[in-house]
Amino acid sequence: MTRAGFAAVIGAPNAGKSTLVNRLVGSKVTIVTQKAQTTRFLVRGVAMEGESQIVLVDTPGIFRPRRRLDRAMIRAAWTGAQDAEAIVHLVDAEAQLAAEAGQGKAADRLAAEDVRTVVEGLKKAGRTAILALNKIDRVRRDSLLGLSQTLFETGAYDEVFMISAADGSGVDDLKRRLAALMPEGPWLYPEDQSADLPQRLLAAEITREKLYLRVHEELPYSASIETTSFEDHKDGGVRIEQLVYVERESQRAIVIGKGGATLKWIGQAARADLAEILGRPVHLFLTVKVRENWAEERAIYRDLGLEFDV
Ligand SMILES: Nc1nc2c(ncn2[C@@H]2O[C@H](COP(=O)(O)OP(=O)(O)OP(=O)(O)O)[C@@H](O)[C@H]2O)c(=O)[nH]1
Ligand SMILES: [Mg+2]
Repeated sequence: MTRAGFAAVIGAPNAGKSTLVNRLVGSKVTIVTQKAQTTRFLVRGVAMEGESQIVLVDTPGIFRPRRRLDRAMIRAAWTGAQDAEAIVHLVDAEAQLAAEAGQGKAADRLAAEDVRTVVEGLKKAGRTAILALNKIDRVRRDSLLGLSQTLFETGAYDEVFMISAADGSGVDDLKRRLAALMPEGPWLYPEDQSADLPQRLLAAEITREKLYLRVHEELPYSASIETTSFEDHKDGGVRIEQLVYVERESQRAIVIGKGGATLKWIGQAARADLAEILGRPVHLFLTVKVRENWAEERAIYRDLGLEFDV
């Protein structure tokens, strides 16, 4: 008897959702950075547990939106949750504790607000979730009980797990639980497939990850990557051309860096990662372009599977 279904991981930006999905899948299927609002669209990864197949759905963070892209991301997150058999609400325990103690940074207070938004959204949708307190490697164990009780009292959850997506603690228990929650039925993906992102899009995501890792402070959510060419190379590898869209000339200068050094770093880091993921040599060519209104262009949303009219 096999089982298969979808488990969506939702939560505030930066809670560790993508880290958890990669951990559950056992390989890198979705990008991770220290910057909030990294994930922009639904990314699926496939985990096997015994005879169960869990299709994990990584979602963009849920937060107070300001622009069209924000709204589209949040819409995608809730759609991912609605369509899933199981929902994991991932909460950054460190940020939540700091906010509750009134000592948090602004980002912690915002994260706590976003947690309330998720709770309200779950109630409105008439769904309950698994509460997963994350980043427990960063907090005192004895502070977690109180935190889980306070959250549990909202009525939005039917169980709680305490985990560290980064070091893996508690993740196996969560995985077994998700496996048991999957409905009986045939597997949805071949057993050996772990990701389903088209390679062009995956390549664009990897470059965006390196870009964020390198210039996360100077570049506030203003970049987008498009793979414009993806072709077999005569050496058995692949030749990839990408455009890096930014909104202003000043941002272009930042991404390129002095003497091209920043762009070179980004390109080398992306190439190395991609070569490993694709299992063949990668020749990567990046060009930075100013495209002021890329975040208001319908085609970009369509390519990412996002709704434009939100
Ligand atoms: N210490 C610690 N850091 C973690 C843990 N899980 C994730 N992180 C870090 O938290 C940051 C955000 O991780 P992501 O997985 O990108 O978070 P996310 O929820 O997907 O964020 P968005 O896509 O922006 O919504 C990264 O720097 C991770 O390395 C954890 O269990 N412990
Ligand atoms: Mg993410």
